Amino acid sequence: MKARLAAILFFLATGVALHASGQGDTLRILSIGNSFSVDAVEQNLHEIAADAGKVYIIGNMYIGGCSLERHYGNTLSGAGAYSYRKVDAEGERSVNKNFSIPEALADENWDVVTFQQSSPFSGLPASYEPWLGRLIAYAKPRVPEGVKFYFHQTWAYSEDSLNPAYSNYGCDQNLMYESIMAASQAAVERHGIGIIPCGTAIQNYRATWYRDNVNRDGYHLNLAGRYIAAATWYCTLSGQDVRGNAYRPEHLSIGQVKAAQESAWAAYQSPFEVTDFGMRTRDRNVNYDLALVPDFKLPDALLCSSGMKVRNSAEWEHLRRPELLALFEREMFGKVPRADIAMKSEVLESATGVLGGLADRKQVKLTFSSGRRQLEVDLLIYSPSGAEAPSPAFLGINFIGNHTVCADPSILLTPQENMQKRYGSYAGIDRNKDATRYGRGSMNSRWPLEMILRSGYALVTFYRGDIDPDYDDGFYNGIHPLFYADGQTYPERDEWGTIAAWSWGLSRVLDYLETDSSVDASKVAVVGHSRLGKAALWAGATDQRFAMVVSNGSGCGGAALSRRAYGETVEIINRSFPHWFCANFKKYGGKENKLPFDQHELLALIAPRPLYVASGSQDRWADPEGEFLSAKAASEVYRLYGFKGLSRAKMPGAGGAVTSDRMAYHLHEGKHDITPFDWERFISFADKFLKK
Ligand code: GTR
Repeated sequence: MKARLAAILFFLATGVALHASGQGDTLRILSIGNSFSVDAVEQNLHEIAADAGKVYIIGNMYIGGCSLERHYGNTLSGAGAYSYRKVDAEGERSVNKNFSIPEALADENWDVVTFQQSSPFSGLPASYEPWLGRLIAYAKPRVPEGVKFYFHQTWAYSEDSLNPAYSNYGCDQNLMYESIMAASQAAVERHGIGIIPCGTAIQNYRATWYRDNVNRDGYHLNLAGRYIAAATWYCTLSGQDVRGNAYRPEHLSIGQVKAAQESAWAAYQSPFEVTDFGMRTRDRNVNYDLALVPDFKLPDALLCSSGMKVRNSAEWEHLRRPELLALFEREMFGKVPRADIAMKSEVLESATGVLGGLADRKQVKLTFSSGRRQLEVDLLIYSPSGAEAPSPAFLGINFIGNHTVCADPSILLTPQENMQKRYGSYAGIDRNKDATRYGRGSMNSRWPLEMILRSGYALVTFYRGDIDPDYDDGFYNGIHPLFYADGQTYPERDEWGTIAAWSWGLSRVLDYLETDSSVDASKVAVVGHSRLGKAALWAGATDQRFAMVVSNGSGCGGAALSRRAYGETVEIINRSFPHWFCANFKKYGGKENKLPFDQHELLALIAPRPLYVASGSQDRWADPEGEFLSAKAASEVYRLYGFKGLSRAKMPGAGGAVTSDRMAYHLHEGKHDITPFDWERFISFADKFLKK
């Protein structure tokens, strides 16, 4: 409230009206900007205004990365250096190349003219002047009297942005945000102009349960980010509350739009500070009380949609299994679209007798190409040195890069120029390649290589971001664009999210392994921890060539039953990771009972192949008991094949395990992690099947 009052007083003191008044219901807006104004004004703004009965005519003068200084230089020279991009009264878009600032100022009877600093300098006040002052002074006599000038406050980069300019702010999002606030507030006070507080709106949204999911490449905005920015422009220019505006861009959920509108409106009230409007991450309702687990009935894995009950493995395979698989595809993980994708492999490096003579190493680049685009994935393979026959293998995706799996200095690093595309904000980036936190071998406790190799297994791994970066980039950087049909820019509601993309990658690696003599591709166990455990399960379900499947701490969307709604829920996971599942899955948030399946049926799709589900005793977020009960319920399908599975097992205590013919479960003592304790058990279970 105090901040709001301060904002109002500020506007009164500087004589700036709280909003721009246009001509009737039409407002003519000229932005002199760069790619950040492309993000803010070219989509959504016209449509938001239209929903409120207003007509916004928008001109955007664009030069990539253009600074205030350069804009001013262009006013003087009159250089036709801009791409002038216009949204007309009907919402039609056009682009005019080689446009100059004098031409743009004269193009319409503008009501509003905006300026902005290029993002690297946006928090460096000394870079603003004298240019901003000179730009305003230049424009004033060339536009109708009464034009409102605004400064478009841009946003801080994503937490782990790899934009080199991020180092101007110590690679610290908060510092960048605070710097932009100080610089933009001083600028608008100096000139008595208005502020369009997109930087604050974006930061408000980042503080909700949608978190840092607003960028597509670490600095430009993704679909959600663009909508937030446009909503902020709308609030500022109209002075109207955007909350409840009915225009919803394609691919954004109702929840995202609501949080975006709240973020924009709060920023309009308090342009220079983050507001808590009650959608904080910590507000989410997480149940850890067994007594509050809702009553539910699990769907019957054996009951076909026709009402027929499956009686044997043949009926399961021909009737029920395909139907279930299609349901999981359509409603949860998303289908992989049909497309002509070629895969090429190239051995980049190989050596024998490495790791003290224990292993042979091979690093292989897989290149996927469609007509238009290419994507590269770097595989790291260690196989037992001197093995007489191709080795059975564990195949798993790694979180942070191949170089983190083992301290072996010969592991190739992800090429620097691809890093931004490949790393998600969760990853924490290894900016200096060998930096300590995510440096070489930093994840070796998760990959006990020596144990794996000495037990006679190869380890095959690749980095998750090589297939698809783990953040909501609008499916812009990873494998998805290779599959787009002509004109498509986003997966359909039933098309794959990131987890299905990772699983697809696991299958392609298996294709490659079929051609590699160091590994026996018919004896590959696919393994994964946490989100990558979800991917391992889906890979095991969709690709029956995987001889064994291991999920560790896969939790919600993995092995854990959704209907228990214990720990992470469908609603929470879809908010925090909007890119993981297909759009159809979003409708089940808080409505688990409406799901046409539950996760025990995902596990059942792996039958009769050996399946290992593991949890951590302190990992309540992943609901260990829900994982166990799910495995137990899946046993019904194993029984069709004559295996008892875990049908009679009891949930073990911390440190305990239950193993039967084709299924195993254990509960390691401790937190959400994959440890040598887990691997020891996976290996001894695998020995029964993959060593024959
Ligand atoms: C958590 C997420 C979980 C789990 C985990 C991980 O933040 O809520 O579903 O997958 O990340 O992958 O470590």
